[in-house]
Amino acid sequence: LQTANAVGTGKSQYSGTVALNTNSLASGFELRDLTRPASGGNLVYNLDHATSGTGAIYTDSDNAWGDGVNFKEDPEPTTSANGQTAAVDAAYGLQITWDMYKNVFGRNGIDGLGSASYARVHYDFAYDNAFYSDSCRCVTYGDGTKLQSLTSLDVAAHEFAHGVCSTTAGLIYNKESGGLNEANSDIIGAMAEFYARGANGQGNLIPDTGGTWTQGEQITTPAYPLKMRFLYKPSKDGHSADAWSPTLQNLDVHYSSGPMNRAFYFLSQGATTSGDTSSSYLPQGMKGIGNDKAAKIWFRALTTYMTPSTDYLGARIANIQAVRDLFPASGPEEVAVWNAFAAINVGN
Ligand code: ASN
Ligand code: ZN
Repeated sequence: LQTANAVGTGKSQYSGTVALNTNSLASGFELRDLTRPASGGNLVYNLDHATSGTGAIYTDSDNAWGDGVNFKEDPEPTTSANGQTAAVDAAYGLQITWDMYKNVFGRNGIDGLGSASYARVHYDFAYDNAFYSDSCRCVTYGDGTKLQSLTSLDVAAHEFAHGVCSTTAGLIYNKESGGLNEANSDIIGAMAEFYARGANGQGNLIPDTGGTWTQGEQITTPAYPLKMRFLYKPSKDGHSADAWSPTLQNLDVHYSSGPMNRAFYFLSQGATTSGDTSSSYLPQGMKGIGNDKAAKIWFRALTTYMTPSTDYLGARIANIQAVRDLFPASGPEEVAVWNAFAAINVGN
């Protein structure tokens, strides 16, 4: 192992041509980002359809990675441009999410200590999912079969955010706390798009351009066109709830996330902009405070005030405490937090 940062070029499937921090070896390069973690480097591994272990780290002779398309192969050669494409998206997703947490929220990596993470791509065959594992502090991506490769930026940030939740609030992955855990990941997934693709993309989330209020919109296929989640109107997925009710806790966590996703959308964008604003709970004309403020309130609520068993009522209290820490009491930001939760039938 040498430790010589180099900057390569990647042709990604979902984010165009990107700059990648890599490690210069005596001969060639490896997909190891030495610039972000405190030590060791963030790596991307090729599982080549295995379901355990780490497989092989990606290497390349000329530091030009991927070809921007990702047709499915068996085996998946570590050095082929086609097979590298998933690795480019995974490496880019790690870079962007790491940078957003650092530059927008002041958090150093998943555990806050800058400990290295890694990604694994080409997991299993025809695997239509991605997941985060605490045991390795790593994110793993399937190639998809109904879906395209799971390596889109919003999915990458979603999975990384599970790690941050796990090392902070630790929201238990069932009932209402599980829905809040999923909402945190969907919110961060959306924010990563705004961060990377908006006009600024550096130290804040201003302005609110470049991203989408859906999850997984880039990985759909003609045979499977439904986006995974709609933050602005969660019920559009056919399963998620738009508002809190006593039976919310009975839903799968990917559906009980709906009300929190929607509250965050209202907090940021208000109830008079795009999106379906029909809700019997919706205060008339509520104003949004924008992604940057909304996300900083949410991050502080999650990391400072939520606990493993926090439910929706607790999330409201946590967000009210957070907004009071960050902004003047009873200002427009606090009013927006109250309204956003009232709009999903939590408090008034
Ligand atoms: N991709 C899913 C998620 O992160 C995997 C799971 O169901 N845990 O939520
Ligand atoms: Zn998730």
